[in-house]
Amino acid sequence: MDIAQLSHDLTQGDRRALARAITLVESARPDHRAQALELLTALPPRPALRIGLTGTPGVGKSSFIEAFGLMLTGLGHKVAVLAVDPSSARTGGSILGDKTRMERLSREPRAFIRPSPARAELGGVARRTREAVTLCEAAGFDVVLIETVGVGQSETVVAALCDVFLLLLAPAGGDELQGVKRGIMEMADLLLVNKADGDLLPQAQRTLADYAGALRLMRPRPQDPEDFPAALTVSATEGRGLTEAWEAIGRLTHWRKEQGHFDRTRADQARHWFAQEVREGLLSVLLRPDVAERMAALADQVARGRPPEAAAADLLNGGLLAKLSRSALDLASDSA
Ligand SMILES: Nc1nc2c(ncn2[C@@H]2O[C@H](COP(=O)(O)OP(=O)(O)O)[C@@H](O)[C@H]2O)c(=O)[nH]1
Ligand SMILES: [Mg+2]
Repeated sequence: MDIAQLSHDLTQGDRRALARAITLVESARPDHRAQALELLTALPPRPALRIGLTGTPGVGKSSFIEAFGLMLTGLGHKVAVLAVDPSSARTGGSILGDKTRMERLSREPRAFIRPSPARAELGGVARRTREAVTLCEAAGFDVVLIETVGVGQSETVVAALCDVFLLLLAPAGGDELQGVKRGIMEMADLLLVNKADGDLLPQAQRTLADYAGALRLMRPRPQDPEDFPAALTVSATEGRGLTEAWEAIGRLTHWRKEQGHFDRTRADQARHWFAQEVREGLLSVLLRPDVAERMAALADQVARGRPPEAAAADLLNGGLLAKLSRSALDLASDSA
C-alpha cells in the first residue's frame, strides 16, 4: 500500500481513502500495523470536536445521531460517526448496525458513518477508535461523534477519547433514576432526556427534574461553568432540543478552551493512552509463543515446589527482559 498516496487522498477528504485507512488501522497484521503507524505519523493534526454519546439500548442513540448529525451537516459541519462496541463480536454489530435509523445521515455527503469492527476486545477497540478519530479529523471532519452502549468499561474508554460526553436517557416512571450507574452520570457533561414528545412529554419533563436534582447533589467541577453538568429534554424523532444541546456543547467547550482545560484534558488523555499502549505492549509479550512456552515450563516447576517468586524472577530477569529490549530494538530499526 502506498502510504504517502493514502495520506494525500485522505487529507483531501476522499471518503474511500478514509474507509481504507480505517480498515488499515483495524488490522492486527504486523506489516499493516507498521503502515498504520507510518500513516498516523504522517498526517497533519487537524483536531475536531470529539463528542461521546452513551445510553442503554432503545433510548434513542441512533435516532439522536441521525437527527443531530443532520442538523450539524445543515449548519455546514462535516460529521463522522464511530462506535465503541465491545459486544459486537457476539451480537454481530449491535451499534450502528441499525443503519435504517440513520438512513438520511448515511446518504449525506458531509457525513461519514463507520460501524464498530466485528473483532472486538475493549483494548483493541479503544486503540482502533482513537486512530479512526485521528483519521476522520485528518479527512476534514470537524465533529466526530463516538457512540457506545456501555458494555463493560466502554463508557470509561469513550470518556477518555472525547471532549464532551453526552448521556442519553429515556423518560422514566416515578422517581427512580433508571438504574443509571452513578459513575456514568459523573462522567457526563450533558444529560439528554430523549423522547420528550407526544404522550411522553410530561414524563420526560418529570424525569428531567429528577436528574437535574441529582446533578445538583454531585460535587461541583471547578473546570466547568456553574450550570454544568447540565440536563435538557430532546426529541430525536421531532428534532426538538437539538439546537439547545449544540448550544450547550458550544458554551461548555468555549469555556474550557478559554480556561485552558480543553487542551489540558487532551494532553492528559494522550498521556493516558500512551501509558495504556505501553502496558498492553508489555502484556502482549507474555502471549508470544516462545514466552508462553517458557512460562508454562516455569509454572510446572512451581507446581513441583519451586518458589513462585524465584520462578518469576527467573523469567523476568532472564529471558523476558532481554526479549523485551530486543523487540524494542526491532521496532526502532523497523521505523528507522
Ligand atoms: N417518541 C420517540 N421515540 C423515539 C425517539 N427517539 C427514538 N425513538 C424510538 O425508540 C426506539 C429505539 O431507538 P434507537 O434510535 O434505535 O435507540 P438506540 O438503541 O439507543 O440506538 C425506536 O423505536 C425509535 O423510533 C424520540 O425522540 N421520540
Ligand atoms: Mg442504536
